[in-house]
Amino acid sequence: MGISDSLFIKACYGRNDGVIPLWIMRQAGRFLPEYRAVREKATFVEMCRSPELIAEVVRQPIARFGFDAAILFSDILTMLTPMGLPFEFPEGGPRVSNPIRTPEDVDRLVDVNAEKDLDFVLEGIREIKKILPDTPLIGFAGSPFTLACYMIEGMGSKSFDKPRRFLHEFPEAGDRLISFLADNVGRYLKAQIAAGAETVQLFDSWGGMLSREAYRRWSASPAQRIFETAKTEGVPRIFFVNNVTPYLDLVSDIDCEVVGVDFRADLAHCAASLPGKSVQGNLDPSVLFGTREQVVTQTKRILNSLDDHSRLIFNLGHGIQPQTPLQSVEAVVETVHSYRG
Ligand code: 1CP
Repeated sequence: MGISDSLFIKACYGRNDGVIPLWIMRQAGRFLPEYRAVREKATFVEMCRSPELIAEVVRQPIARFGFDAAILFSDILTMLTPMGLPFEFPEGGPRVSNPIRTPEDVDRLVDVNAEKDLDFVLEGIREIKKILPDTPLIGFAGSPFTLACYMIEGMGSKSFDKPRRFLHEFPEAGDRLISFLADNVGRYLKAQIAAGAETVQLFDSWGGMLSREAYRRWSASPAQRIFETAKTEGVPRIFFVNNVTPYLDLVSDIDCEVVGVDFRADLAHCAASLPGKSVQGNLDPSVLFGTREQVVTQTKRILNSLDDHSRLIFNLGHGIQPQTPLQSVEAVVETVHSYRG
């Protein structure tokens, strides 16, 4: 059975009639003791640059839980360094050393040549495919607005006031920045597909804080361009939008196969609003801190809310949190895999 017949790829194209597939956002990460053991010996940035360590931590959650898809271990910020914005990861999150402050800073950005500048990512993908030939591999990148958030704010933030202000204070430079990012992200995803990624996911983690007009201009329209560039026969494209509900009509028009739905949204409403697309989601990651019974009930509630399971990929509605109990993840896997709709 090839990758194209896997539960995950079939569900991405809305033609699954078997078990419902699942994977978990941030599945290669700090909630896993075996990840923490690797992380003790290397910094996060060192791990991201080592094809062997990349392959090892991608393998871990598949081996432990039997998830139906693997996700590349890297970070959305990895592509900032070759653009001319190096960053570090001290405790407490990312720090960009020279964030964008002025329109002139936008004009200094350098195009990324993935094969040359991010060869360790592409090599990591080839390593993963050697050890996980039968598990579909998801490549990924950050959406232009999400990347711009870190490039302008210089670090994480609850409200990203600086980037939102920048786009309105300097709308032309803002358009140039978003357009530069759309081109580079599109090419980067294409390079990941050429290296062996069988699916790509665009993480629009922070676009959900924009007004509808701003979302159309700085999230939806660049996402469309990226997906046009990355379009490849047999390679589904997933658009994860954190807070998708206000923009469902805009997202529905985007040329992609799957929409990743955040935990605030009603999955059935999203599925009904996205004809022809598959949906991926959307259990609240914090539910995993409740009892086993609550975890099972909440998982079933989502499964039961949909009539059509041929186009569902079960996932959390955002990344899994570091201290999540492993038994809760096991309970989700058992519930989803034994579900018969
Ligand atoms: O200390 C450590 O071990 C680092 C923790 C960590 C990990 C494991 C970070 C720091 N990034 C990652 C890997 C990662 N990041 C993956 C691959 C692993 C997997 O999914 O299994 C992916 C897909 C990401 C994507 C990512 N990075 C996003 C988008 C997803 C989302 O959650 O919305 C974002 C916003 C980032 C930035 C980032 N990287 C790391 C942190 C702590 C953050 C958030 C920073 C902040 O805003 O405060």
